[in-house]
Amino acid sequence: MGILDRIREGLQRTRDKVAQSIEAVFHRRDSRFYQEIEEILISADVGPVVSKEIVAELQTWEKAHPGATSTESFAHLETALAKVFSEITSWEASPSRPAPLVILLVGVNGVGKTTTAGKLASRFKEEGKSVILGAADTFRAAAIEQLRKWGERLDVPVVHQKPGADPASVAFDTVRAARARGLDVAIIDTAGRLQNKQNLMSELKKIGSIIGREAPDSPVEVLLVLDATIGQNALSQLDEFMKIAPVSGLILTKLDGTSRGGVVIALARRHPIPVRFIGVGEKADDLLPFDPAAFVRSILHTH
Ligand SMILES: Nc1nc2c(ncn2[C@@H]2O[C@H](COP(=O)(O)OP(=O)(O)OP(=O)(O)O)[C@@H](O)[C@H]2O)c(=O)[nH]1
Ligand SMILES: [Mg+2]
Repeated sequence: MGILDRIREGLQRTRDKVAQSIEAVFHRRDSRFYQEIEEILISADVGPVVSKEIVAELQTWEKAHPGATSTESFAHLETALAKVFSEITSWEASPSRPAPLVILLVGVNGVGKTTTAGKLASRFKEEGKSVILGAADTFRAAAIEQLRKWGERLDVPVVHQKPGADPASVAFDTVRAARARGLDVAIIDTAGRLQNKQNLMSELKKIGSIIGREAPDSPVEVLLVLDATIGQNALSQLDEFMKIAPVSGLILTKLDGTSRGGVVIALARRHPIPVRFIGVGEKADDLLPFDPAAFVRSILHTH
């Protein structure tokens, strides 16, 4: 299956909610046209603010193009939605030795950080890159075990210490090992649950400065993992994490399990931070690069 088909398949639930209704609204085209489009977008968690903006934009465009056909109008809606992602720069994960690319995965409890660490490792391996994983979630023994299992399955080394060890020390070991072995990518999993925000902030800060010190020439990506099934709450998680870590990209997980995938659009509008990947399942290859046009197309088109 090609990548576009996989994106389409992963977004099926959201498409089921949106595509047919939008098609029907365009077909009916009655006095409630704009309002109905807005309602459909909101129902898919695009969010009230962005939904309103998009519809206003469609309305303005239609006024300026009185002779436009329904197909052209629909195409404009699609363009307007994809344009929300215009801030996105391409993923420049082309690490050059001897500086490994360092990826730090952050996010609250249960969003899919560890699974995403495994999926990312698998992706890089497929691309022929050498990878190392770091189990800096030392909070629970099970978390370390979970990452080790991914490592075994993928034949990727996992740096770990005892449960309760200093996460920054694990990050240090991981980056150091990556450099010593001349590896391409170091992926560091972190804990989502610390007693309070202050702890989490100082923890991430400490990890960040250790990476900066140990690998000053390394590109560092701080990827915030967000669970798409929680809808608009993902926005407040993004706001919160922006305050405590230099988030450079987003990963939206569990899109396969929600009809509210429109939240990705709301997130993209909230802060100019690129969405890097989307998770569409639990398996190693269920992490797909984010493609705005394909994403919007997968949501809007019934076929
Ligand atoms: N359907 C689906 N499930 C996913 C996806 N990503 C992760 N999961 C599942 O979500 C659950 C939690 O994933 P973890 O990777 O353990 O989440 P975490 O953020 O590391 O959790 P903590 O370590 O407890 O903070 C697991 O059952 C995963 O298999 C996805 O894209 N789709
Ligand atoms: Mg975890």
